[in-house]
Amino acid sequence: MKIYLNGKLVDKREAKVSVFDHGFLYGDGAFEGIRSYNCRVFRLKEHIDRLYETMHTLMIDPHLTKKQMNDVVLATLRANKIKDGYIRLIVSRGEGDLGLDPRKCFGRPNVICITDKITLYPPELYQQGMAIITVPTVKNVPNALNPQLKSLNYLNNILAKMEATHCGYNEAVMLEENGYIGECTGDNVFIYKDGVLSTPHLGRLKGITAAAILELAAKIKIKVFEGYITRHEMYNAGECFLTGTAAELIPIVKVDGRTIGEGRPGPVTKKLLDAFHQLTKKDGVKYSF
Ligand code: PXG
Repeated sequence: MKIYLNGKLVDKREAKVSVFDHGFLYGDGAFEGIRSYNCRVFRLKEHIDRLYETMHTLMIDPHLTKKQMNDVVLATLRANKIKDGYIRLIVSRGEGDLGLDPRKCFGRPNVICITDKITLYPPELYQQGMAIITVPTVKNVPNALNPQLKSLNYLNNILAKMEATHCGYNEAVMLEENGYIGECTGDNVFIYKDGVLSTPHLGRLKGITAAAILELAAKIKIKVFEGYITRHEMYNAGECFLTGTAAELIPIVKVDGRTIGEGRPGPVTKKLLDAFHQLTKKDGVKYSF
């Protein structure tokens, strides 16, 4: 496996960064998870734009233009001959001393691209639907670690994930401080009822998969709503599903022990999943090897 590391494609064993990298010491850095389908990178521009937005807020300059970053992704996929893959693009602050202050980071940011495969949940759950729970750990508030930042600090979500897996569930619904539905640890949440597809508008990452699903829903004339959603509304939804680059679209059939709709993936979920698969076939930046 070849890894892109600061301008070079190196062997996996040689892809190493310093223990003084502030990405390692403090989670100081940005990342994106991206997918490619049959030699097409899905929504690459949107992922690169989001990465640069996170870096802008973190004041990290990768010393690469967006076009160059785009080419890093494609070159890593080509080098590994990956047609269908999962891409992890990382920019960490770089080497510094043992203090928080990023001004003391003398090294350049480390730019890393890994291409591999990922399956987030067991495959049978995509057919049967998954059961999830709400957990005690709430989302970070926007004036702390803003949910829009895809930073290397994912501890908030990791704590929530642990709370779910500890209870025997694969995924956690994280609530906002005020109790409204936020999102899952690596996915956005959707519910469907009476012709309306709803998703929280705040307190969540503006997922690229979620944006694609909202576009597809509008195209097939499903009304969409972005706003506050309560647990009660989620429990009483006709259908529910999660979206994310890693997860793609996974049906949810139980939340906190409450059966959702008929207790199996519903027709709207299936229709959107099908439309999403069609979209990934034609949408995306092409590459070849
Ligand atoms: N919410 C959060 C908190 C995320 O981290 C999404 C929603 C979905 O966004 P996209 O743009 O991918 O549709 C994410 C994505 C994992 C994993 O292993 C999850 C993500 C990234 C990398 C790995 O669960 N997050």
